[in-house]
Amino acid sequence: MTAEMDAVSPPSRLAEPEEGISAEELQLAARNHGLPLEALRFDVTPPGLHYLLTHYDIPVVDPDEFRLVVDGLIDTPLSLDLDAIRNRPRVSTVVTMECAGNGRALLRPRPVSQPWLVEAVGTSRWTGSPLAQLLREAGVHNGSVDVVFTGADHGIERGVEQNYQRSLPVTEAMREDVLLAYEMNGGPLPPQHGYPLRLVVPGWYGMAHVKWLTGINLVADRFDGFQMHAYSLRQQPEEHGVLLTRIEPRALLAPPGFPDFMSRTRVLRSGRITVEGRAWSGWAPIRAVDVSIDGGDTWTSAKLEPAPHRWGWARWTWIWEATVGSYLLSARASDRSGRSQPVDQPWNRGGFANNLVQRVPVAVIS
Ligand SMILES: Nc1nc2c(c(=O)[nH]1)N[C@H]1C(S)=C(S)[C@@H](COP(=O)(O)O)O[C@H]1N2
Ligand SMILES: [Mo]
Repeated sequence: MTAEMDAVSPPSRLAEPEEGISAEELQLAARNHGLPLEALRFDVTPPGLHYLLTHYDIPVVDPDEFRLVVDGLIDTPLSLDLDAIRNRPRVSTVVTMECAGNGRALLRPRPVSQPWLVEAVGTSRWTGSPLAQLLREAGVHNGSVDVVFTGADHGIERGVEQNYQRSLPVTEAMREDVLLAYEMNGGPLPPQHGYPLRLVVPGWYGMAHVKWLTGINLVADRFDGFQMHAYSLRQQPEEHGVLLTRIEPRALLAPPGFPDFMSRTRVLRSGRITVEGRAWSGWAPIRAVDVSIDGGDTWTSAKLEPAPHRWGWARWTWIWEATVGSYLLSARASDRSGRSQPVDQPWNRGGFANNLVQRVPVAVIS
């Protein structure tokens, strides 16, 4: 790390109380787009509507040159081309993925980084080969602690030059549903979602699902790379913090009625309306969704449909006899692990896992 690099990318900071979103944050937001919330109406997010988060540049990977290198504490180190991976056992899984930074831009004070509101989520059908089978065949040594996954993308972050790298504990990497995915919704992975190969870790926040995967390395110690520290819950920058893993429960509304162009405030006509949305959690299946029209003072149960897939979101609906007036609509998810969404803002220095209940202003007109 050099002094010049520090100048290029200083540590992330907190915005001043009245400070708006900067051109730098807009630059990130334009590259890393969210799910248009009306797409919460689909079971599986159509191609191009899934949120996107790429720290550096989208690398162009030549499929003929591509190799996945598996090495470290393993009996048989491997170098696999795409055909070798595609010829292995093939599995499809529907997974709701959410960025750990979702909700960040709503925090006060606001950590300055990718400024997500609530839209960093999507659900895809991922097809690929189970990682566990590959690792078992290659013979993981006793004493392996972490599996380190390396992406082909390269950049500098807060002064540290790196390829994107994340690890999983061996026990987590050996889960049967962790995939080396080469298809998304039945087509080849799009470049922006990791072509030609990415990791999919159902239930975990997005940062674990390493895109443009080229390396898998088994190591004897807890991996201590930059992106492990970066994705931690801490109150102060110097704290060690708690590593982010699974997705906290959240419910979102598919925006009811129609929007005002500039403010995107929802407008709808009075009468009987079906309010609908989705709910998910990476810890356990969703148990209940409650709805409020008064900003969270009073709650009533929504009708929860069974999630069609273990790791995909569940649809919920609620019939509203809407009368003329102004309302704040909210939905609140609880899962079977006992986790639920806070009604008061949680806060941490990086702006992670902010699953504060959504509040959607709605104007009902006659
Ligand atoms: N190689 C690599 N993998 C990556 C990232 C990245 O920047 N580089 N971003 C991570 C983060 S923070 C998220 S939220 C998800 C986003 O996946 P998506 O862009 O396919 O929605 O990818 C993860 N995998
Ligand atoms: Mo993310």
